[in-house]
Amino acid sequence: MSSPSKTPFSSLQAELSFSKYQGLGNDFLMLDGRSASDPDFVFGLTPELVIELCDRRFGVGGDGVILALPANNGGELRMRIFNADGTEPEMCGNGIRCLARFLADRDGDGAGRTWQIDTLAGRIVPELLPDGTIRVDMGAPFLHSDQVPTTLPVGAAGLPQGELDVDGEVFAVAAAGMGNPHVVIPVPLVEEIDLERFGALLEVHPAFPAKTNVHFVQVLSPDHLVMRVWERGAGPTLACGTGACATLVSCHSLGLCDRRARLDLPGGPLQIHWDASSGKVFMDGPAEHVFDAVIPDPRAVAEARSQATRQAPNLEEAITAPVASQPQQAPPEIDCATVCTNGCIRPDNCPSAEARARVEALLSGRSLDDLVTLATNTLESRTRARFERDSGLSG
Ligand code: ZDP
Repeated sequence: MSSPSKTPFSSLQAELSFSKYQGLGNDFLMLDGRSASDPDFVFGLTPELVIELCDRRFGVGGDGVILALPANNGGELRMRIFNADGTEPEMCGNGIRCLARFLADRDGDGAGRTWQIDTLAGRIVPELLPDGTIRVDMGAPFLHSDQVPTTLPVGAAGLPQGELDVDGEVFAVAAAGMGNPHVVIPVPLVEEIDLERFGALLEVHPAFPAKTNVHFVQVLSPDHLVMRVWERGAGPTLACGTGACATLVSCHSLGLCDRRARLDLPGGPLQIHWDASSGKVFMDGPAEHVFDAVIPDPRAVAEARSQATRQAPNLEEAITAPVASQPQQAPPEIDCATVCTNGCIRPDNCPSAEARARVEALLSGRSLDDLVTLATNTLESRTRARFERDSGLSG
């Protein structure tokens, strides 16, 4: 966690413009680097900087940072995503819906627009629907153990399956890949699961050498499931698009639901369809703009801060030295109330000299009793004036 006293995002190399988007409460900082000449341009982001940006108290706050970049594999553009912990996953379902909305908002695209997007999980194709939501062709799921990757063997349901011992508790699980790894655990009541405990333990279970996203799911009916999500590298989130796809694929393979179902996540519902003829998974859901922002170059902020510090109390030399060596220049503005608490630092050229002379004349010409009476009368007359004004207003 970053310290509140240092310049925020101090490792940033330049001003950073971003937009915040969210899909079902899964939220991201979106950066547009499509015009970069270097396809590996990352805006100077480092894992540490991503962690700082995603910090909800000391930073902006987000489940991840998403970059739109020049295509690197024959697509129209490339997406990179970084989790809140600074790691880079292959794909992000909610994130790519947010990316589509972001691109449409920036470029003024309308319904029917599709984008061919290169990701570490291959080509993903979102489409803007007439109602403003986004349908994403997520490609076919990975159902072989080494593709997920997991050490669990493929079982009777045609995908990796098995029992995992977690802290003495045994869970019957299935696993599927959507480019990124997912473990899916059907349970009678999702609400009763200690997600903080089992999510954290399953994320790093040795059966998943690249770690895993964790989903507990309850089947309400063959076309309606409810799930809770523990995201690899982000912890409990309100939604997970790739996770909803992996959950539908797993539950359908296990005979628990249809090929098309509504999946309720804490942040809202997604419609998932595992198309029988193409083998691809389609995800429909919302993505919304939250705000645009600019983080100024921290070096400029630090410079401005140090200039302000040069005018702080007791730094007399910083103020008087340039005045002495360059007498032709106007002396820098100073705030006597803060700078001169230990006495006037520029008695020969004090900007408040006139005001101080008037106060001194007032003080020397009156007794203490006089002054107390003067202050009391002033207070009384102001109170009376306020009273008259307020009663005038209400009357
Ligand atoms: O695989 C991972 O490490 C995930 N944390 C990436 C993000 C997945 C996400 N929740 C999604 O919607 O697919 C954003």
